Amino acid sequence: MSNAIPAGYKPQTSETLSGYLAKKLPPELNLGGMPEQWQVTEVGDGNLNMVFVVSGSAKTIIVKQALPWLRAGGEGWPLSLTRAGFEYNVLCHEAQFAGHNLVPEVYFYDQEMAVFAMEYLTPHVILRKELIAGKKFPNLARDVGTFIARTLFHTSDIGMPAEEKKALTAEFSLNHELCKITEDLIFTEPYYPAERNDWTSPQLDADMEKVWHDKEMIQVAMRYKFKFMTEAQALLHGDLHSGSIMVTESDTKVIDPEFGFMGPMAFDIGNYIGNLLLSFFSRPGWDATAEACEEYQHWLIDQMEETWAVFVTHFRQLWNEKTQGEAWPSEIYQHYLGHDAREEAQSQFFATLFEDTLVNAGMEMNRRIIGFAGVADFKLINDADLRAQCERRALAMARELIVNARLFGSMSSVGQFAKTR
Ligand code: SR1
Ligand code: MG
Repeated sequence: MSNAIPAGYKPQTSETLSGYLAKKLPPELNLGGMPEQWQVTEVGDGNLNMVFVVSGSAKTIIVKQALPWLRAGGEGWPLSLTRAGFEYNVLCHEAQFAGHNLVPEVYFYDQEMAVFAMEYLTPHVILRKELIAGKKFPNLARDVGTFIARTLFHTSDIGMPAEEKKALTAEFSLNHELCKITEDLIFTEPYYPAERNDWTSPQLDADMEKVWHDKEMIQVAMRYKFKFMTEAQALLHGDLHSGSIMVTESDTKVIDPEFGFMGPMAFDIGNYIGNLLLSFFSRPGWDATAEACEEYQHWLIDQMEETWAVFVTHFRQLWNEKTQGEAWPSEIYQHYLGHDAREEAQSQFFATLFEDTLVNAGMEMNRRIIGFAGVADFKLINDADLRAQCERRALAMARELIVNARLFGSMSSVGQFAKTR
């Protein structure tokens, strides 16, 4: 994919989109009625792209278009249009491995216009909004645990033949511009007084100085930056936070994988766990009583434990039954060393992954409090003193996860520790 802006590219608006779609929509995608009558509304509230809801008399779809710059940064932050193609391709791969129960359907991709269309999810709501509202979802941990197990397993050297896996690595190495955003915003800028950082000031000014002089934490953070840049373990979603998940009472869909690339599995899992912990520490800003706060925090800790447990069980089962990869080869483990040796190898694998997950969770927490891209869980707490108190506890937790990840033996011990912050 070339980085140049194609000659026919034009940023679409609510006024122009119907005319464009009338010529481009595949014939089987019949929205119903005349294009002039379609309702088009721009609904994007993310940092990167334009998102339109397009409704005809028969069907509603979502149309996403990449701009030649980052939406949240404006024209001064250029970004190539190829991200629309990467997002479309990741959605296709994810659907292949995790199914349309967990991933929305995509309809078409137009490289020239950096546009793709996908299923309109209704009555789904962004998980982060629902967490802020204190809602609970009985299937969430099962669904997210299953999604990460399937997508990570099937695109790894355990689940996928080496040749295919290397082809995926080559394909997504071209998504380097979005990787660079992550490298800068998560792994670099929070650890020095970077211009784009944005924390609750002046309340947390002294806390920031402590972070920037915390050699012990920064050395680990930089080691994990290197791991992020070099460990092509599996096809990651690349931005698996609670703003990239849509939910109803019983359904879960994972959206927005434009940051997808072949990277360390612990990054996706840590991102999600880190966002549950951000929600945990934000609760005093949202709950009316200490009891309500404690009760919801308890649910969030259960979510962390259950998501990890579902992930491990599902990934292990796939490893035992569906391995097509060449790491831990079947010739050795099935025929010679046997079941116990495979279990031992798996236990070592999950222990390393768990430690790396906790460090990545801590990195995600730090960057959402210190860096450019904050989260609504904290940002929307109006009382800045209360917000800063919540954030300070979260920073203490993040430091512990980064510096002492190996001391936590289980997700429940992480939960216990969070309760003492
Ligand atoms: C500049 S983009 C900022 C953040 O928004 C996305 O959702 C990713 O999380 C990225 O780091
Ligand atoms: Mg996003």
